[in-house]
This record gives sequence, structure tokens and C-alpha cells, in this order.
Amino acid sequence: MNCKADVLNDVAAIENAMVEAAQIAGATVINSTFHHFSPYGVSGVVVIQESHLAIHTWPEYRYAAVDLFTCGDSVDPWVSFEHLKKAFEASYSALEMNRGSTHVIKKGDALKVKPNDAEEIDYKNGYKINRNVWFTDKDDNQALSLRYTGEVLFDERSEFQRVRILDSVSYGKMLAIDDMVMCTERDEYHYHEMITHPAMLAFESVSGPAKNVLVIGGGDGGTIREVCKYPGLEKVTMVEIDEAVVRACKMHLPQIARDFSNPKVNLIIGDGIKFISEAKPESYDVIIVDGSDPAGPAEGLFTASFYDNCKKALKENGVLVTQGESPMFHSETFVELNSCLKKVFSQSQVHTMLFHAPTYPSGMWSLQMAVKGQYHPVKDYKKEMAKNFVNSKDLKYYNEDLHTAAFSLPTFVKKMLNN
Ligand code: SPD
Repeated sequence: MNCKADVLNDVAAIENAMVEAAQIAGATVINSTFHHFSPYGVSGVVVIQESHLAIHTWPEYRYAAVDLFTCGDSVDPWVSFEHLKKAFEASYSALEMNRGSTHVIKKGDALKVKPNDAEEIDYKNGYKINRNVWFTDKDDNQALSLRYTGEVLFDERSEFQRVRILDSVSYGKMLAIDDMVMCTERDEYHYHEMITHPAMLAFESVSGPAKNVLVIGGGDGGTIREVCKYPGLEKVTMVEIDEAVVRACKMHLPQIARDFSNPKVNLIIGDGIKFISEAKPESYDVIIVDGSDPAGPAEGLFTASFYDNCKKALKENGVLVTQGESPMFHSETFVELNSCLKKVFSQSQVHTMLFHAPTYPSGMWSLQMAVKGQYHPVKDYKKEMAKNFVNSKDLKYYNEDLHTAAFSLPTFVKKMLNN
């Protein structure tokens, strides 16, 4: 009652508030659907693994009816209630009803009967049901969904973000930050090989082995794993803002996080933006910016001042590479980052690569490379050297031909970048 009328007519704000209400109460959100009625009113439901939250609003009466259904002890619906009270600036009346309590219902034999879609796994006294639970990485109009088993192996809200490791059905274990896929066991090598090897080998082609490398972000450890494959490497410093990411990946993604104990790795838990602003000039051969999408702590990794500092910290002929989002999904960020780098370096020193990332929205992902020197990462690269490296290290995505192919852009992408 007495809610803010504007909010009650704002379908996006209501959906956000309801999803947040579910999340902060500890629920696992499976899906949400919301509808705006003309001229006034919104109805919607958030399906959670533990049941559902539903709302109907009457903005003209400044009134909303909310049902918070939960199951089990892990979710406290009153936490959702408090959140919504604040979001709608509401006074209220509330009623709690307990239903389905185990003292009034009795477990029958049904669980022992194998349901049609059950997995052949004995789960306590019955069968574990193969649940239809999906993780969705989306913007307002597009999404990528991966089905997962419902197993949440790690779920922590750090000071910076929500860090989760989920068990996906087709892609193995997955690291998700907030609601975005960061990597999965099955396809992580696409990203980690491509963010590392073109830059390392472009540098090596003109200046000899990269000895001192800096990775900003990259908390899962996949990028340092690739960097550590170079015998000429002396030191790789990794600056990751969120220790929870490192901890989660060490625990649950050991194949990706396997090089944290490598003596060449210097792990710093701290702010990469601050670190680079204080870095010694001309100190790194290669800088790899392996951040997440530009929301939350990664936002500053998409700014001119950050790249200006990276440029200063690079040695002559040094190479910078940064994840550049998708031309299809985050078109604006993709274009802005490219143009920002061209301003900081110069038009001829910035090069765009594309590669296939099955578990990132749209599947087409970009990397931006900038060289601090007058050479070209394709024309001046030593293919034979790259081939020997690829064969000796048994890489799975990058190879000496792909080095060239990755810089060949589709016509629409060239046009987007005025190339
Ligand atoms: N939308 C996904 C962008 C992810 C970029 N970083 C991934 C981290 C993997 N090391």
C-alpha cells in the first residue's frame, strides 16, 4: 500500500527488484517473466529453484500484491519482503502461511518410481530428477542460456560481485560472475589461448621471448596457465581484484587454475587500475587485460586513462591485448573500445581479432591488440616459430594459421570499426 506509483508502472524496475529480492534471500533464480498492462499495471513471476515470487501491481491505487513462495530453510522470504518494501517505498500488511509442512504431508513411494526424465543416479532413497534449470546471460534483447544440473558448487557475494561455480550439463563446470558466463571447462581454451598466444608470439617475432608479462584480471587462472607455457618467461604478475574468484577456481576448476603455484607467477589481489597507474614505465613486454564485461569492477578497464597507463608501462615493441566484447552483443562497447585504443596508441597500431566463443552471448567474441612499435602482428610474425610452439605445447584452438585468420574481419565488422 502507498507505494510509489511510478515504480509500480515500471516493468523493468519491478522485474529487477523482484529478481534482486529472490537473490538476496539466497534463492537460485531460474527465469523471470514480466508484463506491462496498458495503461497501468504490471504482473510478473520469478521462478526460483525453491518455488516462485509473483507480483501484481495497481499503480493507480499505489497498491501491489506480492506472493513469496519458498521451500526449505535455505531461502528466507522475509528478506525478499524487506527488499521489496524498500524498492516500492511501501507501507504494508503481510500474512505468513505455512503449507506443505512435512508433519501434515507424508512421503510416499513416488520417489522410488523412476520418473521418465530421471537420471540413473541413486539419490538417497530415490532417483535424482534431471532438473530443467537454466543459467541465462542476457541483455535486454538477447540471451545465452546453459542448462545446469542444479548443483551450485560455489556461491559467494564478494565485496565486488556474485561469484558462482555451477555444474552445467553440456559444458562442464562453469564460472559465472554476477549473471555472466566467464568460462566453462569445455570451451575455456578458445578464449585463454586466443587472449594469450597471438600477443606473446607477435612480441616474440620481433623482440625475442617475452620475459616480463602482466595480466590484469584473469582470476580463474586460464590466462596465466597459457603464459606459463613459454620457456623464455621469467615472471608473470597477475593483478586480480577479487580473491573469491581465485579461491573458487582453485577449488573447483583445477585444470584452469593449475598455475597459481608456478614459481614464475606473482599473484597480487588488488585493483588492476590502481596498479597500472603506479607501474614503473617501460617495464612489461606483454600486458593482457582479462577482465569481465564492463559492469561493476571491470568498468574502468574500458577507459582511455587505463590504456594510457598500460601504454606507459609497456616496453618499446611491447604488446597489449584486451578482451573486447562482442560485435553482435555489445556492439557499442566493441566499437568504443577500439576507438579508445586507436586514440591512445594510433590507428595503425591497433588490431582487432575475432574468435569463436560458444558460451559467450552471440558466440562471436573479440580481442583488441595494440603494439607499442612500428610493426604488424601478422605481417611481421614468424610463422615457423609459432608452429613449433603450437606443436610442442599441444594447443587446442590457436595455431599458426589461425594467427593470421583471427585478424581477418567480416565486412560488417570492418565497417563498424571504419577499417
Ligand atoms: N561475457 C564474457 C566476457 C568474459 C571475459 N573474461 C573472461 C574471463 C576468463 N578468464
